[in-house]
Amino acid sequence: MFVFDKPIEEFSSWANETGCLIDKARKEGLKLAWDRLASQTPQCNFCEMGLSCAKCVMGPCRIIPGLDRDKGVCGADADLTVARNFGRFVAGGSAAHSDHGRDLVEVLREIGSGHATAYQIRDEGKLKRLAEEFGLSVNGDIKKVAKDVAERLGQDYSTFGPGLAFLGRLPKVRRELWDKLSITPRGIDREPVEMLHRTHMGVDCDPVSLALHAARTSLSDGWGGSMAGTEISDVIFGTPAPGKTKVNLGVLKADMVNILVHGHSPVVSEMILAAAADPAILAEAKKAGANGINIAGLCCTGNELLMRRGVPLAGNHMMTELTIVTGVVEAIVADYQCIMPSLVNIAQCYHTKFVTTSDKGHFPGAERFHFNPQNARELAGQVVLLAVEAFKKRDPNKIFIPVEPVEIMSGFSNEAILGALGGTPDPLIEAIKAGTVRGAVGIVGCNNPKLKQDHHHVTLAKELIKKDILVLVTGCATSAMGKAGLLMPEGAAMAGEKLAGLCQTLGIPPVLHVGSCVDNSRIIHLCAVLANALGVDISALPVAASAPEWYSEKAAAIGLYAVATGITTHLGLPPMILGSPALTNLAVSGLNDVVGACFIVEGDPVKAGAILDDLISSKRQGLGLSA
Ligand code: XCC
Ligand code: SF4
Repeated sequence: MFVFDKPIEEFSSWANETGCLIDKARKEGLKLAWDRLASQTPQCNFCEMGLSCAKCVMGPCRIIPGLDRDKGVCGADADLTVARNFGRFVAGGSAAHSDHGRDLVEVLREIGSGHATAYQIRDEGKLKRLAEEFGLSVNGDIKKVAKDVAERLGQDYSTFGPGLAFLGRLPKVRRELWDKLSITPRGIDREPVEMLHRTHMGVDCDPVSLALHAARTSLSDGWGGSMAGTEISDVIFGTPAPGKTKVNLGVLKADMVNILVHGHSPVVSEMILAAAADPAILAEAKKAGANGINIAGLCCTGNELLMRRGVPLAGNHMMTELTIVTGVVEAIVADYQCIMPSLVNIAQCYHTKFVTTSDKGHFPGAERFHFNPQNARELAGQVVLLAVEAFKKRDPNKIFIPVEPVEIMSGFSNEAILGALGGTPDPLIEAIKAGTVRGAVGIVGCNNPKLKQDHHHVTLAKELIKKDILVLVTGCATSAMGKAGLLMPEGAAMAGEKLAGLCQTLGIPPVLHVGSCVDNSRIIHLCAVLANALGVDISALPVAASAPEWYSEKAAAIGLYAVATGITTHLGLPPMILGSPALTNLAVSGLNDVVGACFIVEGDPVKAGAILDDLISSKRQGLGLSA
């Protein structure tokens, strides 16, 4: 059972910007996520084990295996209860990613139809490559190609489509395995909806069948909705290329209007960025006494703008509340996912405007703007002007920016990674064979106030690069790596000799930032490219994934689609399945026999590093390479 039994210092990066701002928040009487966690503990043991159920009003039920309360009113036992809960958890995460992907597909269709004039196709080459991949014509007007590609992906969201467009990227053996297990995803919307159906009382009562459908649901995200989100974002906003920018709260500017874009989608945030460069709006900012308008990112919307535009990143999940405490944030502009409802209350204690932009994400007390692809540029101007107005109300006594920003390098799309190596996977494969890069681990995901912020991300990354294992990073792990100096070529000094040498030759960091959480689809795609080039299944590759500080349903979906794709995945905290020994065993070992990968749960990042190192050694030996 999780108990918040240590001082808050043990859970936050107390020594740096986090700690100073927590102190300031304390003095101002504000409650933060850590305080609320303390007030919530001890947390419910039944929920933590996955053994509570509130799916019908014969319940709620709490299952106590071994006692006369070992079944719910309907007769569901511990295994079934855990499986139903976990299935819905994964469905929630998959739905979130995939619904985000849908927004990009819709904007592309609007561009194709000529209705979204503020948006363009920035990467026509990629659009045409996708059209060719999907068997569509690339001749004629580019808008027609855009509409065709969007409509093809739209079919993937529906029931009667030709099958998910991106599945052709997989090695044949993986496809055949999924078909054999009946876990090939059939529709992006279909699988999470079917999960809700199956987990209604009295439908799928077999925990193993539910676990397999959870895998299928997650695959509809990874190889469906998330991949659509990534690829179409690249088409519309440009495929990322390496470049430098900055990270941490020092990216906020005391003399400028600061606007933080928060959430996950680039659709609105790209328009905010455009509006902030509008000379008429800049003139208003000057009139208000500001030296310009500064846009910075939070969480994954931040990652999207960072990858493509070099927009600095103010912080990750556990920094979001604290950004407001600096007293220099005029507006937080939020779309959806991972946006703490508490931000509205904290913003109200300052001059900060909390703005929502998505009709899916309502926050009582926020300033609501109803963005759509047609009005986006105009509304973005209004939002930026709102921030300029707020600047006039800033309280100089509340300003505190505790740190100087740290430089980082970003923009490592697969196109950029392979492009830097001559455009084919061969040099990367040669580097793996030679042991210059012994393997690769994707460190992805969130912060969680139950763990010392950023510590697990950074410690694990350092352990891995020391052993010549390249790290790819996405999501909220990014700013952790950046602050630790791991996203600069100089960070290679922390790597093993061989990896450091390669980084120096190529001028790249030992930890490559590949994007937001939907961009984990870049990692599985790259794995498929490597597996195809080597003629092996993905599970044979010396690769792994890790979510050391995860918190969200989406992270569970990512972990499960990675495992179902054949990539063993480490979690720093267990999912809520421990109440079922059968499902726990399946997750941490049984899945190896089913999909060639499984979960590893290890709370100590040094130990996790050693386990992943061993895994990579054994995969290398399996390929006939030196350990
Ligand atoms: Fe959310 Fe993507 Fe997790 Fe960060 S990493 S806390 S899911 S913002 Ni996606
Ligand atoms: Fe209880 Fe079964 Fe209803 Fe769940 S579905 S609340 S276990 S009766």
